[in-house]
Amino acid sequence: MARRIMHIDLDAFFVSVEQALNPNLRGKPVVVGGRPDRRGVVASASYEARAFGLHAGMPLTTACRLCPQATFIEGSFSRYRHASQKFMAILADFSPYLEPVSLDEAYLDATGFESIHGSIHQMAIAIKQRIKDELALCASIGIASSKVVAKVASELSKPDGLLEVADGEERSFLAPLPIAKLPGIGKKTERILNGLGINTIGKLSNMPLDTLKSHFGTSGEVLHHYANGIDDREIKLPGAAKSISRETTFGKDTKDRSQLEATLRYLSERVSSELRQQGKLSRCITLKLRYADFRTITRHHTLRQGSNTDQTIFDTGLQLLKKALSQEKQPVRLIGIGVSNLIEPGRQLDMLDSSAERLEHLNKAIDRIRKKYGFTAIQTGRTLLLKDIFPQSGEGYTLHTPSLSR
Ligand code: DCP
Ligand code: CA
Repeated sequence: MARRIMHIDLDAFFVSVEQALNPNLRGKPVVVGGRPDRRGVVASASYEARAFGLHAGMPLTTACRLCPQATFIEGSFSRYRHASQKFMAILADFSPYLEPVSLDEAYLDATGFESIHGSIHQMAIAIKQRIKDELALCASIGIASSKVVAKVASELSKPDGLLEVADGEERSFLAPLPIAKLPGIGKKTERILNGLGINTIGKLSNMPLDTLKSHFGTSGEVLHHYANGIDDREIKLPGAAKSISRETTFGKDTKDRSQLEATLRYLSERVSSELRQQGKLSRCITLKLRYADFRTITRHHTLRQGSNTDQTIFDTGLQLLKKALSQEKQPVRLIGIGVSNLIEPGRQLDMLDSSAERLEHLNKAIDRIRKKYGFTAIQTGRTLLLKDIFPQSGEGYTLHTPSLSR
């Protein structure tokens, strides 16, 4: 199943906050940035002012010449910060997978949320409505399978817009747009590409990768992917900058369930052991799979209570794996498991639950023995299978420890 990423961006943010506080300014050309007789530039222009050609970055003197009837406001950053906090709090009510990008802009992973709202489209309508009701602001929302396409969609839908790009339609959606609409293409890149006769994203997507790389180095590869609607960047959770993950690439792509499960068990044990060493509990478990065709998916599950046991992390990962495998028939190239949303144990552990207590003791004992005799001194039933698959521990696959691949 493709991801459903939302990009939410408030329209004419600074100006709209002023208009929300002072209804006399609504529906009129308004500029935030300072007095027109002073040096300085437009920070934000209302859409009514944009009709006169005003835009962010324009010198205030020019803005005043083009639209003398506009109301010019100095602005107050504390008002915008306050509005921003309320905006993010509304979004956080809809999904914990929220990445604020700037004061008025955020990505939200809505994958799987259709069951709650009827559809992701309905969810976006509900978000827009709450922002309107509670903040008197307009948000534009783009929905797509990746961050880059969602961002282009929200931008294109402005103002007060909502645009969903169906899975599979990414390339045809982007193709007719001018290259400047693609995130990552600044003035300089645009000039170079125009010089090469490339003016639409469609043309850019058809450019040979080597040509792009020769002009832009490694950024050429990113441009190539973005132009083709490919972007597997994850939502970065700010509170969960600390995460632990382990992943492994198979020597040969596999569909073998026992191999996948045994590897997952091994990786889960490494992750939970690390978690216990750090004295933390995790509330979010993430499974990562890369298929033979390099498509990469991640699936999360949020636990009601934090945990650091092998069993919980593996069981959660296994549920996610079973679901993912039932939806996708491709062989798997890489599997990974990660934990995030790390918390201090505090009163979290339900010590009255004797089975939880027993598991905790068992895990601590395992850690002590492993510390003394090495990690492979104790292997649980499932990881033993790995011995048959990889005769010598570590052989035939690579282990590395990135933070949850974001
Ligand atoms: N901003 C700024 N200086 C800039 C760009 C932006 O101070 N060079 C501030 C003012 C904007 C806010 O950040 O209101 C958000 O920036 P956006 O680029 O999202 O612009 P707007 O929200 O004003 O307009 P849009 O409706 O196009 O999103
Ligand atoms: Ca904005």
